[in-house]
Amino acid sequence: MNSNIFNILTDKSLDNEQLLIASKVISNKRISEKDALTLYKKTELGFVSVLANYVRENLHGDKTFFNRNFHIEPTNICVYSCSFCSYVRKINQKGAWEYSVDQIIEIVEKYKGTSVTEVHIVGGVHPKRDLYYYGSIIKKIKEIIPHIHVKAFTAIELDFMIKKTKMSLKEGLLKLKEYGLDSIPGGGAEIFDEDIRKNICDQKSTTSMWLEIHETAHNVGIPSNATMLYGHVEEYKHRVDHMKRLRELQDKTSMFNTFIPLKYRKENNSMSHVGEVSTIEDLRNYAVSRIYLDNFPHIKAYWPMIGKQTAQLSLSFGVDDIDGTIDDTTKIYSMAGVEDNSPSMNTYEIVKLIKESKRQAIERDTLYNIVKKY
Ligand code: V47
Ligand code: SF4
Repeated sequence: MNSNIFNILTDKSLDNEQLLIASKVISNKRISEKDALTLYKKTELGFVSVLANYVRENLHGDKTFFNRNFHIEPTNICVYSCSFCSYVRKINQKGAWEYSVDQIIEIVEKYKGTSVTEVHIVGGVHPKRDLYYYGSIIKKIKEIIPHIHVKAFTAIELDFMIKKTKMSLKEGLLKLKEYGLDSIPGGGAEIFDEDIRKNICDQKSTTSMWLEIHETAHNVGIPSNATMLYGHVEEYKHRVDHMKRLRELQDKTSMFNTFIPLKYRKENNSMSHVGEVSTIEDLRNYAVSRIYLDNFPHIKAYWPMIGKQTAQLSLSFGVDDIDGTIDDTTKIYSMAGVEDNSPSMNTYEIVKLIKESKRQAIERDTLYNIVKKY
């Protein structure tokens, strides 16, 4: 497929600016923020697809990763009220839930003896729960399935639970590591631009706090992911600014595994009037992020969020990972209006989806060690 890229250099319809970007990508040079803006604003979808695919195949060939995981959303009770959030509730409000420790244990017990390699834990910021509470849950999970990788708590949840115990960030993260925390998911990043952030989630942890938590985690040996919530009131320049800040931090630590663009979904939240962007916009966004974030090893299309078909298409736009089998329900997206109300795919379905795109399906663990080739 990479032969296509050399045809680009002789394409007479491209202007100098686009040819310069193409030649940077071909010679593995970093593109600038201005280049990224051009890719968003001016270029055809086919052009970004070829460039992103070139980067993706240089890194991973046809390998397309997935993992076997399950999700636990401990609660939807949250001290914050982000405008885009469809599932948040206050204590005692209709629709609020909180699993007890026993209920969480019950969920985990179901996976004992199976081949899941990861548990993903993300939920609301419960006013009464602190680091010791969540730490002891991690410890119990590891007692039940000792080999499982615990990827848990967004920077927003961590900020709150660590402050509640009056520990420093470093102390709190080290304590959670001692309990068994293995890595941190990418949520809570939303959009780093301070004005947009104020507009859509003014109460939650600031951009600088999100970045500081991830940097501190990296410095104590906890890897993490990064997300970007796009397709709402932000402009392209805000997406580029977001990725710039991530690229800079990754230059310092090299401990981000994956970048996960999260498409804003509009149902049942107070930003619904904004609407949703098109599939073409999703594909372009994956491609630009693959090209711009040259120091991120992986770009993930989180299929429960964008749907199975767009996830499949995204494999030609720089994406090399489609997340997990997720055979438990995940409400944060089903409540925000994804087509499939109870998203789940078994291994057979995921492998079929990848193979239909003429890619090689690779089951990975959280840290991208190969578990099985299909
Ligand atoms: O930060 C909330 C997003 C995130 C909506 O690291 C919404 O592997 C779209 O952390 N439309 C949390 N998005 C999810 C998260 C995550 C997800 C997948 C993979 C990983 C990983 C981490 O969910 C929040 C927010 O950006 N979100 N509401 C909505 N209406
Ligand atoms: Fe709370 Fe997270 Fe929803 Fe914001 S997105 S209201 S922090 S659960």
